[in-house]
Amino acid sequence: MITSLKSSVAKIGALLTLCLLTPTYAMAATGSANLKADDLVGVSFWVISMALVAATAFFFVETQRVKAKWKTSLTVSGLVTLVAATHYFYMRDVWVATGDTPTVFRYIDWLITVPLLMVEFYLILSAVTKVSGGIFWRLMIGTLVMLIAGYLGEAGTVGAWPAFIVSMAGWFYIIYEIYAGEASKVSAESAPPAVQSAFKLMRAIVVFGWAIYPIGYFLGYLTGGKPADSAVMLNVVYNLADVVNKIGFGVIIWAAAVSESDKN
Ligand SMILES: *C/C=C(C)/C=C/C=C(C)/C=C/C1=C(C)CCCC1(C)C
Repeated sequence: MITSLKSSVAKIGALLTLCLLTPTYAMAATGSANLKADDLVGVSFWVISMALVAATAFFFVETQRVKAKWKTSLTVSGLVTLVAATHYFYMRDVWVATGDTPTVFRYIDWLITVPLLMVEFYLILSAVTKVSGGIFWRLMIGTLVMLIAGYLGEAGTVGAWPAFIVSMAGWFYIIYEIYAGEASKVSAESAPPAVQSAFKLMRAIVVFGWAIYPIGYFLGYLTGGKPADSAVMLNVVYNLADVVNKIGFGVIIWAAAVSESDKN
């Protein structure tokens, strides 16, 4: 009874999400009537918007399949893709209408979604053991330094190189925490195998998947290429990175949650 009630609630939630997204999508679509087939960047914005919408519905519905302590992690994965999908509609419009890089939308999106992704490390560990708030705060500080410096560099407020270096330092601080800091110790010492392997995959994404962004920044701002070519490179690279780091990251958590919930 309770379970079927819960599953109806989840389905209604997923439907509501789609209803909320649809008008945004329709508005974006009218603005994009002139999306050209040879506009690689515009098409990549479009395809990824749809993948993000689908992933959102999937993560929300799947919360019903896993044990209670995993539901928050899956919900957060769905929020990440929901927030990103909405930003992608707007980013695509900016790109199609002007050919400009939608830097402000991109960074508002990152400022919301990257902290949510960092919270996931904290959540999957606290689903299985006691964890200190310090882990959460250190990951947040690293994130803010990385993103604020990156934004100032892309907006041209400070030099592209100094901003790059400070932002890289923020990223390395995050990597330190999850490979050698308290978070990594808690995972190695107290987490069951499925959670440990999810933790390891997630931190590998933070190194390899996230490395795509500084590469995009480098190609976009630091090679001295023609502005139009650099803008294409920058946006295609950032868009591909988001597929790995938002949808892929969520799928890893989903797999750990399902395997932990199905056993016993
Ligand atoms: C969903 C969005 C995600 C996971 C975005 C992550 C963004 C980064 C890891 C950005 C990193 C950057 C550097 C490490 C240096 C150059 C500037 C940035 C902001 C592109």
